Amino acid sequence: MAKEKILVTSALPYANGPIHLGHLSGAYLPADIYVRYKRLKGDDIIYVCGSDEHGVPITITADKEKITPKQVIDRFHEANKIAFEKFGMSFDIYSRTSLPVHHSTSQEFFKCFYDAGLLVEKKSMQFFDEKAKMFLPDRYVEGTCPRCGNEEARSDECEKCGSLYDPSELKNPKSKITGETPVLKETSHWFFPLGKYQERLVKYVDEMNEKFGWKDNVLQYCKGWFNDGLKDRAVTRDLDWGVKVPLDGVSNKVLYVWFEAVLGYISAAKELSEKRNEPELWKKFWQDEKTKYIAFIGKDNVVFHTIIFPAMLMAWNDAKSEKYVYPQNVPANEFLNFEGKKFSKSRGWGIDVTDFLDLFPADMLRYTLGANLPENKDTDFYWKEFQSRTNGELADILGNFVNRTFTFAHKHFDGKVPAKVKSEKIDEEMLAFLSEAPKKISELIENYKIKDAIFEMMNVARAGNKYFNDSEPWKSSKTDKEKCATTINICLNTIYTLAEIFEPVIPFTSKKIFDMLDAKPTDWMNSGLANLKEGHKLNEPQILFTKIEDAVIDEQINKLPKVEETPKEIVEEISIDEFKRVKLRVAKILEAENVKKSDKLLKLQIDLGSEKRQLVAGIAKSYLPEELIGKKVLVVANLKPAKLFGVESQGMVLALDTSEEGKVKLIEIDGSIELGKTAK
Ligand code: B3M
Ligand code: ZN
Repeated sequence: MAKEKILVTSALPYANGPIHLGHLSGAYLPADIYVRYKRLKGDDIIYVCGSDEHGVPITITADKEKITPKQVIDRFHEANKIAFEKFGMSFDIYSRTSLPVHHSTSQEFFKCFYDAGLLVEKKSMQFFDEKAKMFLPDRYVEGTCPRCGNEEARSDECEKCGSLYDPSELKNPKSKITGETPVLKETSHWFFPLGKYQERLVKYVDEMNEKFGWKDNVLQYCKGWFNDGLKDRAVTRDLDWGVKVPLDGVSNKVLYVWFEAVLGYISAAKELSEKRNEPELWKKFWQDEKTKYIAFIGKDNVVFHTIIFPAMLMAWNDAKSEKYVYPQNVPANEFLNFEGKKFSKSRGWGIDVTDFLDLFPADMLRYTLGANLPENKDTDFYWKEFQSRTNGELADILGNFVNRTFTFAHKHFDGKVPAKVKSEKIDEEMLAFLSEAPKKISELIENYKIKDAIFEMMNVARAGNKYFNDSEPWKSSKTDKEKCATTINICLNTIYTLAEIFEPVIPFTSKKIFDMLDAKPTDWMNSGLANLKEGHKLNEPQILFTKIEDAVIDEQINKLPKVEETPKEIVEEISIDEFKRVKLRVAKILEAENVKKSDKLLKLQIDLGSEKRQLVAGIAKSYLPEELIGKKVLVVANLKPAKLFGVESQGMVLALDTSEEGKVKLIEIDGSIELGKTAK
């Protein structure tokens, strides 16, 4: 199979806090599994990432802690780098955007666009905090999203519904620094003409999807933005922390963090080139159309990777002769929640990666997160699930199979791979299954179905256990030594396959197993062929997984904050115009009878003055039909007709809940009010 040249990136995490399990599930673990698999296939690949060290979150943290932004990024860059290493992330480089190479790369892009006459300087209205005497960039402002009503929306972007809008549209804006209501004040910024690229971007997304099959969630996000119409985007900000705008006479503005952060993928590759002393390396990947570029991200970053970054690359490629490649796929994941709720550092909900890895080996976490990746919908991390996957799958299925086979080989075959001399149907079937497994799993990983791939990996261990049981080597060792040898040969070769195909998910364990086998991985696709030959000497077995006791898990669960917040009753506000659409009219009940087969419903004939109608009301437990005749009530007159128990209802009668379960009280109208009158 032809070897591919592949460039993989994972979103650059902000260096303003520790990474948590949700980050790992979104953009890191899936990428690492993909990359490790590709390396085993023998592809030419680089995997780059690093800290995103600019942007307002970092300055907010610095302000809060009364330290400098540099102190913040140094702390979290180091901490996150170490956490990633402990977790087994195999980045070729973990760079940082505060490096000079990144500043110059970003400035070069800005200058390229500026010189090409693409950037338009525009005056715009920005939120200004009069108390703090500063312009407030996006994240310093919080308000209500004009599209979905999310009360934690930023000045020009809502994380909840993914909309981008003009700051003037944000409702109830508040400054995050002083809590004051900011005012809109004029400033000037350079704008990138994103709208100009819409047609090309639509084509690009279509083409990539057609060729490489993009995920539905990603396509849906793109469609949303295209439908709204792409608008010019400001690429500078009034801040001192960041990459300076490289224009004479401009000293107090920096490049918008998203403009430069995506370019961090390029500067990270440049740093890698430098480290490896291969000056052309980054170009070999970034500037060769044969490169397959895959960008792993979480769902909140889609627009930047499928629209803004590609548009920037188009603008560069139009102007220069060295042309960059575009993301070929952007397999964004949804979010991981923690025990049914969003991770929240401030509420103590969740766990840092470092704390987790102080307690449990990385492979246990990698396996559980991998088996439950939020590929198509949000998923949850549960401590109990972590325990049951570790004990019931890693230890009882994989660990047990390896252990029983090794113990047997040492006891009966002197710690050597015995000869496969007597192949029966059961053996041939197992060998055929093994040779197919790497291909099957490969296809899933190629399509970013990593969760399914992991399930198939464990199925190989399941098949191994079944084969061991069905072959009964403990019997054949006494009655048919050749059959027994064949069984153990195939079991050991199954372990070899497992060590290799599981490497991307549980690399530490895979290494242990290879050490036990005294073997090395081979080309992925061949890892299911009986690679261990007769007479090959094995090392002593080691314990792969220690089961997790209930008490250990309970301790973690008990650490979580107990106090259930009483959910504030969420009353969604509606406008007066929306309310006016509801027509509330006075009606008189003319007839009432029970609806057949229902003990809750009554069928009512009512008079609205200008017309008569039939309604079905859930009031049978509260009123006898005969009590109702002649009562004047309030009715929603413009409700879409519906059928209840096969009876048509043309409206709804209004009633109030009472303290008695299931009982309601009709809102009765004074007898003097005319029928058909409207309530306002
Ligand atoms: N730092 C945002 C985030 O962590 C951002 C990603 C940058 S990718 C170039 O969600
Ligand atoms: Zn919204």
